[in-house]
Amino acid sequence: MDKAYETSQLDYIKSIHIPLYDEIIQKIKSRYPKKTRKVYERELKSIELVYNILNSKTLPIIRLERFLKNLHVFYWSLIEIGFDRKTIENSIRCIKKLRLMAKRFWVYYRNIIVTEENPRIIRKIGNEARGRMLSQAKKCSKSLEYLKNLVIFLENLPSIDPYKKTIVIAGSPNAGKSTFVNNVSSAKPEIAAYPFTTKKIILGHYKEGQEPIQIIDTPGILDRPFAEMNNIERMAVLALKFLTGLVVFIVDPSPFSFMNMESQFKVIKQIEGIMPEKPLVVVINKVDTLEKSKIDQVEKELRKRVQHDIYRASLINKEESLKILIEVIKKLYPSP
Ligand SMILES: Nc1nc2c(ncn2[C@@H]2O[C@H](COP(=O)(O)OP(=O)(O)OP(=O)(O)O)[C@@H](O)[C@H]2O)c(=O)[nH]1
Ligand SMILES: [Mg+2]
Repeated sequence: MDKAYETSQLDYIKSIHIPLYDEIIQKIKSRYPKKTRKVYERELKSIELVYNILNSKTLPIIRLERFLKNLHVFYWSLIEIGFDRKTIENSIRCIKKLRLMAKRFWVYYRNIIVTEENPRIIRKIGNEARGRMLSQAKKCSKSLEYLKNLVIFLENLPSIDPYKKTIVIAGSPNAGKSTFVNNVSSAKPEIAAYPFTTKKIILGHYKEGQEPIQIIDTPGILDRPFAEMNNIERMAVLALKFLTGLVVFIVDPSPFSFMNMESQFKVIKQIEGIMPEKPLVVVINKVDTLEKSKIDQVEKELRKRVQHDIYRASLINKEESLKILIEVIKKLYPSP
């Protein structure tokens, strides 16, 4: 697959390294100037070193701040599942203050040292300068930890690009979501005959002309009544509404389905409620396992409840899956 299709706004985060306080201290220790005859040279060098390391090690936080400012609301809604926006802002503020103070201390103490002649006083001033810079840094150690965890969280998100065309696949456990995504896209999600196999969002791409379309498998996310979800799951569902595009809801009408038809209809209603502005299409899957009369009955019941387009398919069949996908894409993005 073409790697270019996998790049997203999130890729930038991989270039942002947030150090912990201890890492900064280690770096300073490893570069500390050797003892020289001239006390003043050594003291000047050492405070400059502390300043330089604090400055360069905290620079990624400035880049992170810029990155977060431009981050799409979809990512923000995921971030807010596990992180608090105010704490993020305060953490960044702490680092910015550290950068400012480190610079001030450096300039201030450097000026004193160059005008001082007494080696004992110079040593004392050097100690004071380093002490004040490092204690400022220490005040930010929790902030650095918080921001580092945020970056790790962002690095581990699937690289869904909210600016790209997106189709979200929903449906009850075992309905055939992964089978469909597997058949039509580059993602190779695990497919198994029992529910809750795949536990995280899985992203695939379908290449249509020049522009790839993102296809998202949502195991365990859009398959249950809202009331049964915990807070985290609810927020994850809400985040999905910020993705442009459409929802394909796969219905499992087979007698062994994980949810009865009534519950599946309810979940469709719930998705309509969460994302009222998103188009939705319904696919009655596994038609190979049922009599036509039974499928007709399911479709009739569905039509009573929903206004959406309804398709029938055996998504286990690759060609049928592709046919459905192409229909859906045409509906969502009609060619001019
Ligand atoms: N007979 C038949 N079986 C199907 C069809 N589509 C999927 N299946 C089977 O249904 C089972 C579940 O399919 P998955 O694609 O793993 O279902 P899922 O919705 O991803 O399930 P979870 O990830 O657990 O939510 C697998 O054994 C598939 O082979 C179909 O069209 N016909
Ligand atoms: Mg699955």
